[in-house]
Amino acid sequence: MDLFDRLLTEFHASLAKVRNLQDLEAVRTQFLSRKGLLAESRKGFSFQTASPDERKEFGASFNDAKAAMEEAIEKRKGDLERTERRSQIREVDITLPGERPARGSLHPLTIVQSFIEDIFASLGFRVAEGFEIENDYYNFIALNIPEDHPAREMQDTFWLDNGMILRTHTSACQVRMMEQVKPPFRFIFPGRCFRYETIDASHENTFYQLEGLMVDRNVTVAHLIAVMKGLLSRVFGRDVMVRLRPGYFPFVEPGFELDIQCLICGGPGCSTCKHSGWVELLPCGMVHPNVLRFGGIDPDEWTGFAFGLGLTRLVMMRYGISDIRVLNSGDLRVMKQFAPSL
Ligand code: FA5
Repeated sequence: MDLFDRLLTEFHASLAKVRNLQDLEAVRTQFLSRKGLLAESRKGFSFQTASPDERKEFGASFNDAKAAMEEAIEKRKGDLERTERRSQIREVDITLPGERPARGSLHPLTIVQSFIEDIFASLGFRVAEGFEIENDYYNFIALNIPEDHPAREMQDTFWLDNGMILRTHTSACQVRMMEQVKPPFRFIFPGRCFRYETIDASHENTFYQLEGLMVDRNVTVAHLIAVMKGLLSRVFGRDVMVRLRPGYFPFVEPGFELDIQCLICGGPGCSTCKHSGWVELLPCGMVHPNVLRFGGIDPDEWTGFAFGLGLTRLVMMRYGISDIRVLNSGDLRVMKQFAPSL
C-alpha cells in the first residue's frame, strides 16, 4: 500500500537523523504514539465502505508497518546505548607517568627514640619495655613512695576501676627489671606515660619518657653526669646550655634536675618554657638504697644511677616544636616534615 510505503520512507528518513536517545524517543512519539502518524493513517481509510478483503489487507499492512518501525527503533536504541557506554570508558595512555602513592614517614618521636637507643646500645645498655597499665606497687611503693606519701601528688594519676593505674612514669620499670636480672646491668626503657594534667604548650596527658638504669659496683655521680653530657651532645650535635640543680625524687639520693636552655626562645622566655628560659628535661640521680632492696639487690655491694628523660620534650627541643600538642595531633602534614636526619 502506497500509504504505508510513504510512511515508512518518511520514518526511515527521520531515523537516519537520530543522534542520541532523546532524538530516538521523539521519532518514536512522532510515528508510534497513540496520536502519532501511524495511528493517524487509519483516518484516511473508510472501514464502512471497504470490502472485507480490503479491510484485511489494510490491517495487515498497518501491522507490518508498525512492526517494522518498532524493530528499527529497538535496533537503533541498542546501537546508541552501546556507543554511549563506550564513550564513558576512559581511554588510558600507558605511556604517561603513573601517579606516585604518598610516601609514609616516621614520627619524630620514633626517629629520636631509635637514635637514642643506638647511642645507649653503643654504651652497653639493653632496651626493654614495661607495662603501660601498672599497679600501685611498681609505680609508687617499690620506688620508695608509700601510700599517703606527699610525693604522690607530684604526679596526678589516672586510676582504673580495677585498682590498676596508667603508669605515670617509666620508673615503674626499674624494680620489675631488678627482680628479673642480676647486677651488673644497664637498661633503657622507652615508653608512654600518662598523667591527669592540664594540657598546655609543654604538658600533655600522654607523653613519652625514656628511663635509664645502670647498676654495678662503684657507680658514682661522675658516671651519671658523663652519660648525660654525652647523650645531649650527640642528640643536638652541638653544645647546648644545661643546668644541674638538686631535685627531689624519693627513689634517688642524691637527686638532680637537669634542665636545658629553651631552644624555642633561646633563653629570654616563651610559652613553651613557661617564660623561665629553661625546660625540665632529664631528672636523674643515684638509685636509693631502698629501691635496690625492693628489687632484691644488696645496696652495700651495688650502686646505680637512674634517669627519666622527657622524650617528648627532647623531640620538641631537637626540632624546634613550640607546642607539645602538635606531636599527638596525628597531623600528617606536620609529621612528614621530619626526615630521619639524626
Ligand atoms: C619523673 O617522672 C621521674 N620518674 C624521673 C626520674 C627518673 C628521676 C629516674 C630520677 C630518676 P618528672 O615528673 O619530672 O620525673 O618527669 C620527668 C620528665 O618527663 C620531665 O622532666 C619532663 O621532661 C617529662 N614530663 C613530665 N610530665 C610531662 C607532661 N605532662 N608532658 C610532657 N612531658 C612531661
